[in-house]
Amino acid sequence: MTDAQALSAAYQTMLSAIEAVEPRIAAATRSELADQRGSLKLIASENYASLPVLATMGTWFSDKYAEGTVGHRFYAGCQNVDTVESVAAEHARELFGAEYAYVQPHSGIDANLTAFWAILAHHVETPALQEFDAKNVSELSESDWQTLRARFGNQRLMGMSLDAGGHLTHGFRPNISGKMFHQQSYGTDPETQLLDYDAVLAQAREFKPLILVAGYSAYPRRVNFAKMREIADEVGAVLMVDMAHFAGLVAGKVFTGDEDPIPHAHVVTTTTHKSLRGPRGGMVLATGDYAADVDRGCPMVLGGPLSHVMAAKAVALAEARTPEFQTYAQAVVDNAQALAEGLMSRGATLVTGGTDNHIVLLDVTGYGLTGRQAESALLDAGIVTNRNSVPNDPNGAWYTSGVRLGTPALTSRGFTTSDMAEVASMIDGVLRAATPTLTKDGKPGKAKYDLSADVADDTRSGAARLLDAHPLYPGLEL
Ligand code: DSN
Repeated sequence: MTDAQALSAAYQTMLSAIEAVEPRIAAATRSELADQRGSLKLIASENYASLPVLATMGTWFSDKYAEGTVGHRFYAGCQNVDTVESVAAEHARELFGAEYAYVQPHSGIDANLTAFWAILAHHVETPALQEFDAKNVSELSESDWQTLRARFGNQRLMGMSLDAGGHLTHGFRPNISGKMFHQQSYGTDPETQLLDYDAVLAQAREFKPLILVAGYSAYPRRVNFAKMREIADEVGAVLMVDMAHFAGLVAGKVFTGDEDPIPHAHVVTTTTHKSLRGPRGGMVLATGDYAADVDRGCPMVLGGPLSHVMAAKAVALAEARTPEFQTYAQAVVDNAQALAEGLMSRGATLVTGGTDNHIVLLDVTGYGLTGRQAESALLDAGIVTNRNSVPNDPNGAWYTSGVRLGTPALTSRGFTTSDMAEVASMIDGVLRAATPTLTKDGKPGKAKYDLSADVADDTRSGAARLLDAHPLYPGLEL
C-alpha cells in the first residue's frame, strides 16, 4: 500500500465510524472537503492546515481537563497536557523571539480578552492591592472592591476603527472592548487611506489611553510597530499588537525590523489558523513582565484549555519554523501583489492603491455593486470572498462597498503569481458582468443582482483548471 492509499484508507475508516453514529455529519464532512477543494478560497483569514495538524486535533487530549498552567493545574493527571503545552509554548517563543508565550486561548477574541485582563491586572489591580495593603482581591473590603471595580471600568483604549481595517475587539462600540473601556478609534488618512502616525500621536496625546492597540483585519498595508511603540511610550500607554492576520508573515520572516511587532510591543495576540496555517485557536506573546498576569487567563477569562488544539498548535508551530514556511510566507505577499496588479491593470480601485501584505481590499463601487452583491456574484462563479467595509463606507457594515481578498489559502495550494493574474482576470470579469437588480422604483438595489449563467459557468471552468493544477491534500482520495 502506498502512503497515499494508507492515508486515504485511514480517513475512510474514520468517516465510516462517524457515519455509523450520525451519517449527516459524515456527509457534511465529505461535502466540506469537496467544497474546499472545488472553489477559489480568497478569504483573507482562512487557510488550509496540514494533515498532521488536522490529525493532531482528533485525539483523546480532547477528553482531559487542564485548567491552570504547566505544573500548576486544578486537576490531577495533567502530565501529558503539560508536555503538550510546554512544547507549543517553546516553539512559539523560539519562532517569534518572544520572552513568554501563552498557547491556551481558544480564538483571537479570547486572546484579546486575555491580554486586556492581563494589562488591567498589571497596571490597575496590582498597584491598587498594594495601595489597599491587600495580597489579593479576596482580602479587599467591600468599599475597596468597589473602588477597584470603578478603576477597572474607567480605563481607556485606542485602536484602529473597523472601517479603516481594525477589528471588532479593538474598541468597536457594540463589542465588549468598546463597553469595558472608554474607547476612541483612529482612522487612516482620508486621501491616501494609509495610517498617519502623526495623527495617531496627536490623538493619543489628547486621549491618553492605557492601551494602544495596533493591528488589523482588513488593512492591506504593513504597520511600523517601532513608530507605534514611540507613540505608546510618549503617552505612557501599553502597546498591544493584534497580529492575528499576519502572524504567518512574521513567523516566515517577511515582516522584520520595524514591521515585526514582537520586539516593539508589550503584549502581542494572534490567532493560529490564518496566515500561520495552524489549528483554529489563539495565543498571547508578551514580555516577561506580563507573564504572571497572562498565565491567569484560565480560569479567570478562559474556559479549560483545548489540549488537543494546543497539541496541534505545537505541530503547526514546528512546521512554521522551517525554511519552507519562509518561502511560503514570501509567496503569500508576492501573490497578493500579483492579484492587486492584475485588478488595477483592469481599472479596479483598491483601498490604499495596492497591498504589501496578504490582503487586497477591492472597492467595488466602480462596478456599480455593493460588497454584498459582489461577494454573492463571485460565489456563484466559484470564488469565495467576504464583503468588507471600506473607509467611510457609504453602504454601512452590512451591505458594504468592498470585498476583501487574501492569498494565504491559495498560496498553500501552490498558486503562483501567474495563477493570481488569472484569478484577477476572473474576478474582474464576474464583477463587470454582474449588475444590481433594480428596485420597484427603478433604482439599483443593494442585495440582489443579475449575473448570466454563462459567465458564472465559464469562470467556474477556469477556476477548476487552476484548482486541478494545485490539488488540496494530494493523494487523499475521499
Ligand atoms: N474573522 C476574522 C477575519 O475574518 O478577519 C477576524 O475575527
